[in-house]
Amino acid sequence: MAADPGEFNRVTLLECLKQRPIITDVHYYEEVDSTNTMACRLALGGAREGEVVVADAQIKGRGRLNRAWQSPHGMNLYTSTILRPKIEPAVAPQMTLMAGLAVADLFSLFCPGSVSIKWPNDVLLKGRKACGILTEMKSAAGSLEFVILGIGLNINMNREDFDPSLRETATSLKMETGKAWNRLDVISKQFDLLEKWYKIFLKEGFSGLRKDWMRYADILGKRIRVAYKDEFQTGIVTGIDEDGTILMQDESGASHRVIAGDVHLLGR
Ligand code: BT5
Repeated sequence: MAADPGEFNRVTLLECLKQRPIITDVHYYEEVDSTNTMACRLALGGAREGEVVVADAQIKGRGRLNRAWQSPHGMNLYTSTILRPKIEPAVAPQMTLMAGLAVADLFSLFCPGSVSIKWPNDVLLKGRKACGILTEMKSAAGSLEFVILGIGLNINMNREDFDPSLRETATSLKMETGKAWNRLDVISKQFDLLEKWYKIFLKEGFSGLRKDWMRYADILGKRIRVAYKDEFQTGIVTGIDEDGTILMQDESGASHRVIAGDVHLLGR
């Protein structure tokens, strides 16, 4: 693959993404507040399943709980896909796990053996974060209207491009492989894999991906600490349920289901 030649625009993106059935239109911005925010606006205005927002930079890239996602110009991929699956709203968060598996497979094409998933929404290269996923949804009267699947991939960032506070925990494809990658090549493979796993998810739910997802998420039997807002829980992971929930046993032997939060590995 060639290094990123910088011809990243709507024309080149349409050219490389148009053959993918999952994509029905591409909205490209050189700079946007957040691709998720923009996709949400479009979806509220009636955008169809498969319309994708792609930006070269985000000024207010967002993580969960309104945390910031560092989104500089000219080096990464920031995409938000509008999806309108016929599923229950309660099932939509599992799409984060589906997207994580697609990204883990994507990164494995470049860095085989170095990829892991940190439940629920991080994909790591050699233990450092190179991807974050933000799934947002709108439902009304108990039915799901749309899901915005936001994916941030660090492709060609160098260590010094990261905010100093992230330099020990974040990485990029370039940092792990020693070379720059063409973002058009990466994004076309990203959507090949997203399409593959989305189709399986629609047919079988998370249980259809669980085995493959588990290959990347080495947390069974591990001691973890889960932080959710101001609450913490510690325990041993006893399983991942058919719906993607972490099953955990605390020191008193009580079982817990973890449906949201930040997970920190504490070792066995
Ligand atoms: C996430 O949140 O990891 C979800 C990030 C989703 C970003 C995509 S980009 C396209 C779409 N449009 C958006 O506005 N968002 C989505 P969370 O698990 O809360 O992690 C956020 C934390 O990751 C921050 O508090 C930092 O510690 C760290 N972080 C920020 N920017 C990073 C980067 N570029 N690479 C690695 N880590 C980063």
